[in-house]
Amino acid sequence: MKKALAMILTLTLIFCAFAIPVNAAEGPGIAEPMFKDKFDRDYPDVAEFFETGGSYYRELAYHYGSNGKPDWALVWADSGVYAEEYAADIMFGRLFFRTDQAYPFIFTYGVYNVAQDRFYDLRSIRDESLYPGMGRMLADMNIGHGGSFGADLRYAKQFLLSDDVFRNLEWEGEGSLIGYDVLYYHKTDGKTDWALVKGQTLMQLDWSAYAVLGDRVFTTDTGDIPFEFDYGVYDVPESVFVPLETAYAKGTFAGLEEALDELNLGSLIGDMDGDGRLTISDATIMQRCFAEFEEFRHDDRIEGINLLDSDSGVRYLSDVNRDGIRSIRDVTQLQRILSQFE
Ligand SMILES: [Ca+2]
Ligand SMILES: [Ca+2]
Repeated sequence: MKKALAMILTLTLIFCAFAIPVNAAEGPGIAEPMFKDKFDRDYPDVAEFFETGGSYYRELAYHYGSNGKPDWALVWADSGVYAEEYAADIMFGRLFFRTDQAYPFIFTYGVYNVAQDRFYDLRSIRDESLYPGMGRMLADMNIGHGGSFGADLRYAKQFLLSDDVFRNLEWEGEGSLIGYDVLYYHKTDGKTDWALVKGQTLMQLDWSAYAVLGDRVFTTDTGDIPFEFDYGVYDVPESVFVPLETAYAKGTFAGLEEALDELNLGSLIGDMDGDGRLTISDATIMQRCFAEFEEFRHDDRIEGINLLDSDSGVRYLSDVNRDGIRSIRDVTQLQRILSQFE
């Protein structure tokens, strides 16, 4: 359903793109693509995916140089290849883009640079000085979103972090960033002093690790760069990114644990049904598991290297009393915790 909606949205945007006049008064019309052959050579598998003749490539607008010929073109392509594991956001000027497409352009839109005879995805052409007028063109064509975010997002997002910060993250990560989200802003005296971010690259390490942060367990089996658990904290006064587990261990980011709870990141110890809260339902499930009427959730046993020494005894999500084993005592401890809530 999500993909279908995304497709409808994309088609709507494309329709809008055609409906709105753009700076293409001279030269071939947008119905006659100039660079499609080059595109097919560069991305032959996109054509194969749509071998039934579906529309997968459009040249939306041309930018003309002083010689009257196009020096670059804004293009759109849909490969049908989606990345299930991430949705990425960027700001281009004041425009916001969100996508789960993976190929050939992460944000569906790309640019063909005539002089270089090369396609770039929109994310990699963020320097508008190279493509003067690009921001205006996108805005005129109603591509992207003018800074208002969908009401379906659980957490309001703001892009207080500048593009420079974004680039820093990319460099520090030593890999091309495929996803970037600001999940949470923490304010002190009305000013943002840190932000919780999610950043993922294609660079991965082959390992399994976990960390217990307060009442929550974070696990990974990829060791994503730049952040082992995908999450990091941006320290505003220091202008640095800190991996989440390091930020937690430092203990200097006030409200971090509360933010993790609010966002329900990682897995809450004792939360057998995974709803992010401890309730009587969790105690019931745990009892049924010990009575062998039910099996513990597949990730109950925590695998991998402990990245922090904190609570190193915890090896099960069901280990509520944190003695390193799972037993009926954990049910008792959970019931004790629940009785405190009442
Ligand atoms: Ca629960
Ligand atoms: Ca236990």
